[in-house]
Amino acid sequence: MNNIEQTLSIIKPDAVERNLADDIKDIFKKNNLNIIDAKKIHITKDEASEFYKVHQSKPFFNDLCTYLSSGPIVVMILEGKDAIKNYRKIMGATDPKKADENTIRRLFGISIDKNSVHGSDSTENAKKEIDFFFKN
Ligand code: IDP
Ligand code: MG
Repeated sequence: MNNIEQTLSIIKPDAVERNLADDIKDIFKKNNLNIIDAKKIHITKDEASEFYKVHQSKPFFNDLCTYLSSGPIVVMILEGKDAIKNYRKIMGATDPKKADENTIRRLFGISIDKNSVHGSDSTENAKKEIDFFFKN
């Protein structure tokens, strides 16, 4: 079956700052993830806290929100067959040191917090996250 899905990608401040956005977009294209909308934005810490609210009880929550709002990010809607699972696979594990070879986080991530990219983890969260950034 042709399960065409949409998922949300964020290129995080560490990767935007190192000019990696084009390299990362090339990886999306090679893996049949079409970029159907994209924008470069700089969010506030309050917006980051809203976006990451599922993690509000975690010890790293405050640092995470400070970090995501520390510089420009590129947010994108990716579309393709099994896009949510496909993108999670090419993104790699949360900790770049544990990510498989040739995944985005293994190639570009600096540390577990500066891990270069975000990707939605489920159909429900993909919809919520796309709406968060792209619904007026
Ligand atoms: P994911 O991005 O692979 O889905 P999540 O568990 O949803 O990982 O965590 C969201 C983000 O929070 C991660 O991408 C990472 O930047 C940060 N994070 C997760 N675990 C830790 C940690 O143990 N220390 C510091 N930052 C973390
Ligand atoms: Mg997550």
